[in-house]
Parts: sequence; C-alpha cells; structure tokens
Amino acid sequence: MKETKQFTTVEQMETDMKKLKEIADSLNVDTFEGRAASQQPQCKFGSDGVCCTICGMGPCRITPKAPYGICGADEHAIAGRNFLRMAAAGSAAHSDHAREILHVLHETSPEGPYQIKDEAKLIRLAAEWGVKTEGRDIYEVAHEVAEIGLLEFGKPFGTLRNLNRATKERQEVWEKQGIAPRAIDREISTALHMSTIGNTTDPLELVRQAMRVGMADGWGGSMLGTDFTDIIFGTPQARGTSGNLGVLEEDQVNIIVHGHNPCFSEMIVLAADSKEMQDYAKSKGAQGINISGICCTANEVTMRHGVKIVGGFLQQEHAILTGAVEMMCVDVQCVFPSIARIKDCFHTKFVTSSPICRIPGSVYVELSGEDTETAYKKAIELVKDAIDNYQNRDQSKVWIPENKQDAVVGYSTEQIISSLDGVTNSFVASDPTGTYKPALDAIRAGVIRGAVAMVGCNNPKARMDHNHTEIMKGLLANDILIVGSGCASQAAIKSGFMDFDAKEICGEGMKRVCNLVGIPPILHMGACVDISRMMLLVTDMASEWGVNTTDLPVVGCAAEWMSEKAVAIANYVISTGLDVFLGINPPIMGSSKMLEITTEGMRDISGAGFTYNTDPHELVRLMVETIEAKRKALGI
Ligand code: SF4
Ligand code: MSK
Repeated sequence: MKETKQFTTVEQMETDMKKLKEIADSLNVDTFEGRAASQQPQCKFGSDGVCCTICGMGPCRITPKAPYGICGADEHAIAGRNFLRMAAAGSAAHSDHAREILHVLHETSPEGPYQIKDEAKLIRLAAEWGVKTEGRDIYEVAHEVAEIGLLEFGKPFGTLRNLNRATKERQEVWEKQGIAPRAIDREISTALHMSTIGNTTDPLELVRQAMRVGMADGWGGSMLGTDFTDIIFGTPQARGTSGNLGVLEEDQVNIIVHGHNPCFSEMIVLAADSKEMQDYAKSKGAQGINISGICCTANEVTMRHGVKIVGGFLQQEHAILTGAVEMMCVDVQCVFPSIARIKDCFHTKFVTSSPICRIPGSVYVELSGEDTETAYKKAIELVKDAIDNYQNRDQSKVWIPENKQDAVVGYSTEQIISSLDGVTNSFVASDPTGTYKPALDAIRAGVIRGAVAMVGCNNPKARMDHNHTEIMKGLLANDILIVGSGCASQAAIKSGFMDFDAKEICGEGMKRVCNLVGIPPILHMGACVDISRMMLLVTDMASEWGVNTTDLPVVGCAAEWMSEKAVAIANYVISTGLDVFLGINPPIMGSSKMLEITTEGMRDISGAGFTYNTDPHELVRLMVETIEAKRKALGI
C-alpha cells in the first residue's frame, strides 16, 4: 500500500527559520523578524491610510480633533489618494517589467542569445494584431510585433488592444464605467496627476481610477509581459521541481536567482547548464551547479526549466544565512536591501543587474533589454565567478534545513487545456483552440464547487505561509480547485500541496478530478504578471459556458499580500468581475467611505468587490459562501 504523503507544516518551516534567525543573531546581523519587531507599534495613521505626505505643507494626519489636512482634504480623500497611488505604483512595476521584455523581443535574433522559442504563439499574436506573417522571417515578425506592443505604453488615442480579448459584456462595462484603460503610461500618469494636491478628492472617482490603472496592468502590462515572455522563453508546460530551503546542496555551487524579470535568470540558467561551466565546477571540487530561485523570477524559471524554489519573499535573507550560497543574482522587485549586509557575514556574492534596482553593497552587472548581445557572456562570467567562490565557503558556517517537497509546476492556459483534453479531446500544441468543457462539466455537476485564484506575497503581519496554507487546505477540502501564482504558489510547493500525491487533502470531488485529469490540486500558473493568464482563463470559461465572468463560481484571494503590485492586481481582478478576498487589511480603514466603496461601491461599477478578513478560516468560510451563492444563482 502507498504510504500517506508527509506534508511540511508551517511549524516545521518556522523551526527552520528560527534556527537561521539564531545564526543571524550570532553574527549580529539583522533580519526581517527583528526589524518588524523594532517597528512596533506601527503608525496607526499610516496603517489606516490617513497620513498624507503628498505636498510640502504636510505631513497631515487626520484625527477627530484635526479632521482636515492643511489644504482641507478629509480622511476619505487622503485614504483614496494613497490607495490610488499604490495601484499606480504596482501597475508601473509590472508594466515597466513588460516593457523591458518587449525591448528584449525587439533584440531577438537567430544568433541569440535571446531567440524565439514559441513561434506558434508569436504567429497567433501577430494574426490577432493584424501583422502579416506569410513569407516573412519570424524575427522580422517578432520585431514588428514588439514595436506594436511598445506603442501600447504611450499611444495617444484609443484603449488597449488586449481589451478585445475580454467578453463583450466586460468590454461594455469597462466602457460604460470609464475604466477601459488607454495607453498604460497614460493611466499611471493620470493616477499620479489626479492624486496631487488640488485635484480629485472624491473617493469614488479615486477608486474608479485605481480600477482603470489596475486594468492597464492586468490587461496591459502584465498580459503583454506574459505573452512575450512565453514567446521568447517558451510557453510553460507541466514539469517537476522541488521547493523549500532544503533544495540548497551542500556539495554543489549554489546560485540563487531572485526578482521578477526572467531575462537575466534565463541567461544564468543557460550558462550554468553549459558543459563548459559544469566541467569547470567539477574541476573546482563541486559536484555540480545548483540553481534555485526566490520570488517570481523563481516561478518564471521553474515553469520553463524546473529550477528549484528555495523559498518565497520572506526567505530571501534566510537562504543566505544557510552559509551555502555562492551567489545571489537579482533583477527587479521584492529584493530586500538587507541582503547586502547579510552577505557580508559569508562568502556570498550579491549581484544586481537592473538600473531599476540599484543596491549599495552589491556588485552591479547591467543587463538591459536594449543591449542584449553580451548577456550570455556576462552570465558565463558570473557563473564562473560563483564557481570560483565555492572554495571560499566556510563549511563550519553551513546549515541547510532538510525540509523540501516535490511539486508539479507550469500550468499555463495552454497546459491546462492540454491536460483537460487528455480527458476528452485531442490537443494540438500549435493550435490550442481546445476546450475547458471537462472543467466546466465538473463545476456544473458539482464535483468541483468552484475555483479560487490564490496569489500574492508573504507579510510579517501574518505567520509566514500560515494564511496561505490554512486557506488552501480549507478550500481543497471543500472541493474547490485552486490556481496559484507568486509567493502563494511557493507556499503550496513548500508544503507539498502541488504534488500529485497532495490530493489526499482534497474532498472526494477534487480527488476524482485530480485522478482523472492527472493534475495536482493546486495549479501553478506562474509569476505575479501571470495573473493575466487567470483573467484569460475565466474569460474563456465564461464564454464557453455562455455566462458573465461575474456569474462564475470563481474568486481571487491574496492572503498575505504586501506589495503595491497586489493593489493593482486586486483592482483588475475586481474589474474583470471576480471578488477579491484579502487576509491583510489595506491602508484604507481610517476612511468609512473607502471601506464602503471598496467592499460595496465597486460592485456597482464592475459587479465585484473586496472582502477583508485577517482570519484565514473565516476567509475560507466567506469564499465558500460566495462560491455557493454564485452556484445557486446559476441554478447548479
Ligand atoms: Fe496635507 Fe493636503 Fe498637503 Fe496632503 S495635500 S500633505 S492633506 S496639505
Ligand atoms: S514575488 S510581489 S512578494 S508574490 Fe512576485 Fe512574492 Fe508578492 Fe513579490
């Protein structure tokens, strides 16, 4: 008889983290736990969103005794403007990342180092955008498509071309409600302009622009980023990997990639895979080169190469504290500047690569989208440097936790259709016009009750991965399918919930579906930008079913979010018609109107809204309630 699967509990992960924190303490270096403690109590004005620093007359803080800022703005205006600025910053981060990818696409060539891996996807996109492909060189097509894509950032007229991909109903809602995004940069600029001193103070209109700038991310920057990353590096397919701090290897050269934009990490993976570097590592006494990743760069390279996941956002410092890391290579976003201090206690080299993410104490090796020719050469030099650094590792300082779990990752929409087609239809990879029918049938029959997109970060305001994993267990037990991205996905990987064997924690219906389709109960859909894949998934499901996206028994959940990007994401998910459940309160609680607008008023705009609750079990109850209510409304 098959043994019962051993999952890794949050308590086990905490034990590992505690031991590594003790190592930090012994070295007299700070980590997030100590810094979070030293920030307590955190400023209530800030956490309620009623502190304004927008102009030089401030800061202004709203209290019962001082109900207005110097300019006369009230708490609703201040919290609304802060909320909008978070959404704008998040949209800027995802979209600028996408712009970089488009520049890389523009530089692709048959000689490399960046090439076209998914020609079929490029041709489909070219056809969608009216770009001639017949008889043309594929790179010529790629460069023209890249130019058109780049125009989406600053075109003076019209709305984003990807909005056409949505259902007719959504397109009409967006148009009617004034949230159909124009050029991406314009929405970010408008958001900043609207929220300067002396402009909009109506919180409803500030939220409306937050939705529009969020849409510029989800259906603009993020969607472009995802499509073109697939075209350059390949559309993800299901593959095996493993995750948690235990993936670091004692007898290999450990290189960690971290951040979001895979252009740098892809080159590192390629370089480390080369025979030249593998042989060089052996010549230096190592058994090989072990690449692992943190945050969304890890999600990108695991989906395309099976690269191991060393951990999520809150484990980046602890990975270095194992003493076993020769080099950490970062690109953009979610990088703790404290890495520069921690690495000084070890032999670890800390390499930054983007002009967007400059950190004192790091080695800077620039890799820009407009100058890609030398990228591979630079990656080879870095990998060689990491190998040379192996001999500097102080074995007496090495402690690698044992916990790690196997996982299956890489569920792009194309892969999901392919898996489903394994049940009923035949699938042609070059033309994924497949069907979600088996999934829809399972939902209609009630075998699966619905689906939840679990996304987002870790946040010291909650126990690391506790909200994620408790919610995952609760949803799966209720026969609710989960699709994941970002650090939420990594929580699932580290716990063992993304393994085929994980179905034993599911209800009977989910178990049957996992067995029949041959999938794990939580599908890894990628990085934060890949939440755009989820938008297309729900759009296609709604179209195939003949209902609106708001009718689907599907919701989103960011149980431990922390980034401004999550605010942008939540706004586009809600604009797409899906309710969003947050496990960390956003900084708006000091405004009764913002609370009302985001939980109720948004429903009048898009048919969906926020629910806030910091108790993961309550969140499960609320999501199940919403899903069941949607089922009832559908008559299923
Ligand atoms: Fe104060 Fe108004 Fe300036 Fe904000 S914009 S800092 S509320 S004066
Ligand atoms: S990496 S944005 S901590 S999910 Fe995308 Fe994780 Fe959140 Fe960064």
